[in-house]
Amino acid sequence: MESRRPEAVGPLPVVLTIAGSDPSAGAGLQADLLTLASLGVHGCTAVTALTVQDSVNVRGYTPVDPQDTVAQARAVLEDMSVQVIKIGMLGSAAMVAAVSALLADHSQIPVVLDPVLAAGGGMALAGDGLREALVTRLLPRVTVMTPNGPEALALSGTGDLPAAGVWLNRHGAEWALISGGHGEEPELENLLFRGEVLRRTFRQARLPHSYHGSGCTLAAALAAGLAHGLTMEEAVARALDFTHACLVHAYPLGKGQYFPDRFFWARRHREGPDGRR
Ligand code: PXL
Repeated sequence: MESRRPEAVGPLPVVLTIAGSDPSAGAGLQADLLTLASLGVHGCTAVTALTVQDSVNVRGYTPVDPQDTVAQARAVLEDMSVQVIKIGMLGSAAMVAAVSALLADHSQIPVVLDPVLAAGGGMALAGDGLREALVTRLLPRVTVMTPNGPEALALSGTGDLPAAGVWLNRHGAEWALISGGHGEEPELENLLFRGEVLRRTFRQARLPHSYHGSGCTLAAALAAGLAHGLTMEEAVARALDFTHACLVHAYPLGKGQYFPDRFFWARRHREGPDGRR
């Protein structure tokens, strides 16, 4: 069969993700790259930590020297036009300080912050003072943050999610999307706040399993939408839909959580390059 040359396309938008590495490739920067690639974005990475983990839990992690992380980020930022910076696991107050100094030199680039405090299995991914540093040094620079319910409550110290969303806006996050999924209710609610007001509630059906890297997928998909030029509300709606579809098609690989399939759309009706379906 004659192979057709692809249509000429412009360069892909670029998202820089500053995140930890997950050897199981369910969460962290591996999740970000898969999500960004699936959504037509070129992902670049600055690594904050080397985690040791599987589908069940994190066994430990080694922080990267913040100067090395920031040097990676600067190399990318000096070379390419980066549309969005996405931040995941930072791990320590020292890393927050280094990243916030970096962001100050690139104040025109929107920032998506997934405030990672713990792994899905419960192990802390946060050193002493991380919460305080995130709130005081990073929130004022954040375009949109994507805590899950427990993270929103832990960061804000408030007793309920509506109060947490207002608090996050008040402390500098322009938009705050608090994702549902950590309760028991059959329909989960994702709450989008701006200007200390609950702007929209996005409802989704609860899915049956526990998933590895769903939060990373959501934040990376949101960064991709913004990099493509969508409005915030449109980018949030599409990121939630995309994440839900990845989870509907998630597969078990190890002994624990399911892995979201960020390329669900590529497998439905096409043959892969090796002829397999
Ligand atoms: O899902 C949160 C998360 C983010 N980043 C890294 C992780 C995890 C959870 O395990 O390991 C590197």
